[in-house]
Amino acid sequence: MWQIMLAILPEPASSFAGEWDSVYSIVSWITGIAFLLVEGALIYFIFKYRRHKGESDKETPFFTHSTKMEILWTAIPTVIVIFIFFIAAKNFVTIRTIPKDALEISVTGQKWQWTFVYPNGVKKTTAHYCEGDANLKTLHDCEAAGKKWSWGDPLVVPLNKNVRIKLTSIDVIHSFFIPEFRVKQDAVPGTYNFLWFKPIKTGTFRLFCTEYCGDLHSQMLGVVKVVPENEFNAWLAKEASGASEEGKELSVEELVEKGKGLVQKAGCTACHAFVPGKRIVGPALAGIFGKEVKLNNGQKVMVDEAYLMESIKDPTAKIVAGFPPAMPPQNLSDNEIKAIIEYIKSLK
Ligand code: HEC
Ligand SMILES: [Cu+2]
Repeated sequence: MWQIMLAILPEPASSFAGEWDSVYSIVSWITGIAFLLVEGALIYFIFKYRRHKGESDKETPFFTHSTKMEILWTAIPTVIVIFIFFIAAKNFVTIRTIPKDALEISVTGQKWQWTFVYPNGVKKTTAHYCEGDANLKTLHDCEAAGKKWSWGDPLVVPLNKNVRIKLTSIDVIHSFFIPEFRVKQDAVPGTYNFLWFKPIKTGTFRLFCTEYCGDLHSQMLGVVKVVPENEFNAWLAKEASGASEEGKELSVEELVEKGKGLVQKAGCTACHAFVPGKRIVGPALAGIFGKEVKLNNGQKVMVDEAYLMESIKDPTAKIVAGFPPAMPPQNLSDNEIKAIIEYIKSLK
């Protein structure tokens, strides 16, 4: 019966989720009962002491002090609050004590995606784009056009294993939230925060950013995928062998293809059009290669590989005239930037 209070919560899917839910449930019942008592007494007294028909005004009796009452209404809430403190503190200690054997995954937030790096270097990122048509900016438009919307790579974690998340951000404050695991923590630029969990159910869950971080905050979502441990290890090993392919020489066509996928996945298309002349937040990136671009300090520079590399790695180094310095730092490897540069070069 006391479970009624839990009906609005998503299914508990981490080892400590159930304990948190009991605290939540107990506190809800205590406050619920107190609410009924106080409001019940209020309504009862309104009727009991109302002015009856035909009665004339009566002066309200004057009360000052009742030691008995004061002791009661101080002692009872104090005991209740101390009780709540202990049950909550017990869980707080659990959630703040990261097990030593935990698998560490580095998570970086940035406008508007999450990057996950596993201990063996495998790197995955969330995204939000319409596969096959960068012009369709919302899930709704994309699905209406019969295309598939992508949330990028899931955060894959092993079942029944302790996972430690090392959290930071490269631009503004984001917040890492997986409701089913009952974990939430800010990702703050310039420092690291930690959280841990042990998934107890396989399946897919939602990862949210819960700190308003700009325009596309609502799309800063990801998928958390819990798989059995052997499946996880096999996946990680397979991805690691794929990751070493990262370094292998790609042909120009392959690089262009990779760059084309990356500008969607990395979120560049939110601010840049890849057709000539179209301004979004930033300048169009098609047809700029080999031409001169005017900077806000009056200088002119030639758009070559070095300029593009610098513009992507260190966006505030040179600001294009007529544009705000609004480009966030990017979390991309040199190989990835090279692919994007080849793609930009290919756009005439
Ligand atoms: C939040 C919006 C935003 C995002 C996301 C963004 N940019 Fe930019 N970008 C800008 C703005 C604004 C400028 C112009 C000001 C400046 O030069 O920094 C710019 C400038 C540039 C330039 C120089 C353009 C020129 O005409 O000289 C390049 C190259 C570039 N961005 C590439 C990228 C790539 C690649 C990505 C994705 C990895 C990206 N940007 C993501 C806003 C953004
Ligand atoms: Cu965010």
